[in-house]
Amino acid sequence: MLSRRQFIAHGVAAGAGAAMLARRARADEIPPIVRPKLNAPRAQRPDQTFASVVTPNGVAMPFRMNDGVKEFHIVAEAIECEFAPGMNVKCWGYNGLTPGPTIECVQGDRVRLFVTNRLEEHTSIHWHGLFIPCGMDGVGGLTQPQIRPGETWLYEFTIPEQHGTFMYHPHADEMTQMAFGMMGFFIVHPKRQPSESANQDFAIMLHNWAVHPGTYRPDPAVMVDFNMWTFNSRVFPGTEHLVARTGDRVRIRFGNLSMWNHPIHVHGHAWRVVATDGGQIEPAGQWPETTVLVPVGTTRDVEFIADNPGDWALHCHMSHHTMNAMAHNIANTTGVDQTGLSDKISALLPGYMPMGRDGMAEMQDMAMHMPGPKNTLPMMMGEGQFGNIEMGGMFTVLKVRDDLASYDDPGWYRFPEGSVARRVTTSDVPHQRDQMLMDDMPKHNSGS
Ligand SMILES: [Cu+2]
Repeated sequence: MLSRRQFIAHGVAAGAGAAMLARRARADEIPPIVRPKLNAPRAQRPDQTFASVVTPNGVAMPFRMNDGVKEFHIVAEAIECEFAPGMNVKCWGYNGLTPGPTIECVQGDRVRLFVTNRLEEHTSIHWHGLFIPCGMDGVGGLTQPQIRPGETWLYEFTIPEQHGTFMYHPHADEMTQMAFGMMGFFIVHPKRQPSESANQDFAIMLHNWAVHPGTYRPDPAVMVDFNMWTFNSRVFPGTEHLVARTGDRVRIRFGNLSMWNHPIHVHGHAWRVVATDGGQIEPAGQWPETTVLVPVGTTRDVEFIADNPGDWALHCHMSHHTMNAMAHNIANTTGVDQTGLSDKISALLPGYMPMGRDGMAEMQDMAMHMPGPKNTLPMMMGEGQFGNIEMGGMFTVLKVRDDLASYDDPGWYRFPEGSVARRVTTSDVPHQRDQMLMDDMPKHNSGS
C-alpha cells in the first residue's frame, strides 16, 4: 500500500513536466464556457464506467477531453437563483448556478480546471478534501495570488488514489462569497465499481442564507440568525423530489458549507454513513441511523435500500430549518386570547397579521390571503395530496415506487386501500378494552 505522500508524488509524476503551482491561463488553451441548462437529460457518456450522480435542481459540469486530460471551465459570476416560485435571489455562483455544476471524475484522472473570475472582486478556488500538491490548493494569499477580476487561472493535477464526495469553494473573502452561494460538489468515482453500487446516487448541498424580507440579496454579515435553509439552493416546495424504485440501493451525498450543522432525517428507512470527505468507512464501523448529522465543512455519504414504497419526508430535523423567511421579532402569542384584538389593530395597521393562539399551523392558510413583503416566501408552504404540509426550507420527498418506467417524478403516492391513518368516531374507540387493561394493571398505591 502506498503512503499518502507517495500517492501525491505519484500524481505529480503522472503529469510530468506540469508546474505544481496554479497559474494564469493562456488565452489559446482555455476551453469555451458552458452554462448547462437545468432539467437537461442526465448525461451518461458511452465510455463512462460509473453511473452519473444526480444533483437535484442542479446539473453536471460539462468537460472536454484534450489529449487524455479532462478539461473543465469554471466561471465565478453573479447569477439569479429561484429558491422557490415567488422568490428570486441575487447570488454569486459558478456557470450560472448555485451550487455550481457538479464536477465528476474517476480516480487517477488527469484534470485541468480553468477558473475565470467574472466577479468585481478577486477570488480563488479550493478543492475541499482532495490530496493534491499544495500549490493547487487554491488558498488565496497562502498558496497562490488571488485571481483578479477578468483573469482565468489554471489548476492541474491528477486525481489521487482517493474517491468519494468532495467540494469546491472560494478561499478568498469566504464570508461573502460563500454567503452568496459560491460552492459545488467535486465527486470522485472509484476506478473499479464496487459490487454493490448505487442505482440512484444523489448529491445535496446544505446552505443557509439571510435574505431579509422584501430584499433580494443575501446579507453576508449575518452570523447565526439565518432565515432561509436550502437543499441545493432551493427551499421546499422548490426542491426536486428524490425518486427510487423499490429495492434500489440509494446513495445520498450531503455536503455542508453553511454556518450550521444539519441533522438530516429520512422517514420509513434507515441508512448507514458509508463515507465522509475523509474517506470510506469500513463496514464494521457503519451503524444504522435515521438521521445523519452533517457538520459544517464536511460531506457525509449515506446508503440504504429503498424497500418501503411511499412518499417519505426527507428533511433537516432542526425545525426552524424547514421554515422559509422566518421572522425573528414576533411576539409569542401562543395561549393568548386575541378575540377582537386583530380587528382593533387592523384599523390602525392595515395588513396586520395576528400570530397563532393555538399554534402556528394557521400561518400557511393566512399567507395565501395576506401576501408578505415582495420577494418573500411564506414561512410555511407546500401542499401534498392531503393538504398543507406546513414546511419549507430543507425539506423534500423521497418517492419509492414498485413500478417505475423512469426516474421522472411519478406524482403523489397511490396508497393501497385501507393503508392510510383515518379519523375515527367515538363508537370505534375501544373503551371497553381500555377498561380491561386498566383493571389488569398492578395497583402500586393500594394499601400502603
Ligand atoms: Cu438544518
